[in-house]
Amino acid sequence: MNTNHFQLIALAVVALAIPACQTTSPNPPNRFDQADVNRDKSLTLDETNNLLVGEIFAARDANKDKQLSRAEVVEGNNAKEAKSFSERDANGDGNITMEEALAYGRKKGLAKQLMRDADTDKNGQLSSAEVEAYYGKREGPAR
Ligand SMILES: [Ca+2]
Ligand SMILES: [Ca+2]
Ligand SMILES: [Ca+2]
Repeated sequence: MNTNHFQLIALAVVALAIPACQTTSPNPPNRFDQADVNRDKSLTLDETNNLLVGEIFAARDANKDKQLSRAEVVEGNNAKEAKSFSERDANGDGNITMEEALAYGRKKGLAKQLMRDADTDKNGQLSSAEVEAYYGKREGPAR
């Protein structure tokens, strides 16, 4: 079930976020609270975008300066990653800020895909239980 949507998300996120041998597992509850701007314990579409971008930064922002430098994102001469970096670095200053990443996520509708997949009661918001259930499925076999 939902395999196609899962793959879409995976592709979208992997494009920037997930190293092939990721060692730190995501921590949905914490990120959930960070993404839940109005603290009502559920995520709107825009808050879901926060969640996705928060994950990307957690995975990639090695020096924790809230910006993704080219070196943090692009490994070696990976043309696909370089292109993906340029698309996100809207002002071309060589750093992806949180705002640029959020804008990119909105433009690409990344949160919509996650919402469609994880919003099991279809109320248009994600509860922490829904997010945990979704990530639980996602973790699957360790790589
Ligand atoms: Ca909320
Ligand atoms: Ca950084
Ligand atoms: Ca920038």
